[in-house]
Amino acid sequence: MTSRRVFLSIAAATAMGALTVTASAGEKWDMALAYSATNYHSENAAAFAKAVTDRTNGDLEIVTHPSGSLFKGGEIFGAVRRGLTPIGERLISALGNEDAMFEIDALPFLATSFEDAMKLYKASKPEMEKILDGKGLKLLYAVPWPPQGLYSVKPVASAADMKDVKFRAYNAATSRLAELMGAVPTKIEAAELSQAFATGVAESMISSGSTGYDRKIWEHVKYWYDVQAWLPKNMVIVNKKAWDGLSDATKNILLEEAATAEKNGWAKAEELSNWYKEQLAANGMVIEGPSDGLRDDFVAIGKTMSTEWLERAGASGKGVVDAYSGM
Ligand code: PCA
Repeated sequence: MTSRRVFLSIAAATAMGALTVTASAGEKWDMALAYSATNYHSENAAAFAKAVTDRTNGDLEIVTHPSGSLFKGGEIFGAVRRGLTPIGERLISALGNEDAMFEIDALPFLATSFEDAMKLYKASKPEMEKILDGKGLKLLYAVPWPPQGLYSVKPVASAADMKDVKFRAYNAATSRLAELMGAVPTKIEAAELSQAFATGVAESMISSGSTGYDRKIWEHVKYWYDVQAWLPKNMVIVNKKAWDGLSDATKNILLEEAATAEKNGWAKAEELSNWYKEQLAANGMVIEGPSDGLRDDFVAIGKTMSTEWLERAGASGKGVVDAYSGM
């Protein structure tokens, strides 16, 4: 080999080495998700992760971990806040211990359609972002679940039928609702639901058709009452220190893809809402509107819960409700 060729091959090797270093110098973010891989929230997050990875040419690779496989639903918020993982998705209304404001998302009958849920999102977003900022977090996007209805092993004609029934709750609001009906609440994450119903730990819950479908709830539960009580949202949050370490170009890509994920997620939730109900019915469940008695009971319970919430959430809570009402 002539010295010139040796030089060229060293130069080529160095260039290749440099390329390898550049590609592997990209950052990897593990994204913690609580719900099944096939749920539209998780699929939407996976599409978001892929778009960011592709558009940054791997400078920022986001890898999703659905079904609570990285952190369980109840751990995700704390894990992202403490920087144990830079990004994750959490059900907003389950964060009442962090701040009462987050529970606005599960107040019965405040927002019962996709349109109103969007208004409530817009009205509450500035306050939510302020609270998250104070905890070292940044909101990337939020996507709703379809309207919440009542699942039950036995038929339910009024709240009286819920007395002493074992009720699966997914946040403090659903626990409180159960108590007000005389039921016995137990907090269980969606990932552990099938087990809970199979073993009789749970006989009832409030949730969307989406979660019932994901968990093949018809194997254990016969009735779903389409109460349309509220539409809670999941939000995707990022640790601010991790965020601050990104280049401006990467931040912009993340923001653009977050906006796309938000838009697609809302559209998908609405598109699937009826489809889920059809699937529950096709699998043998009885899908009905609530009886007048059950609806009246829910409305009364909702009033109590709203009053209690306003006491806890104070002036900022009232401010958001007023802003929402004026929209
Ligand atoms: N599914 C989630 C929260 C709201 C919903 O529709 C769950 O049941 O855990």
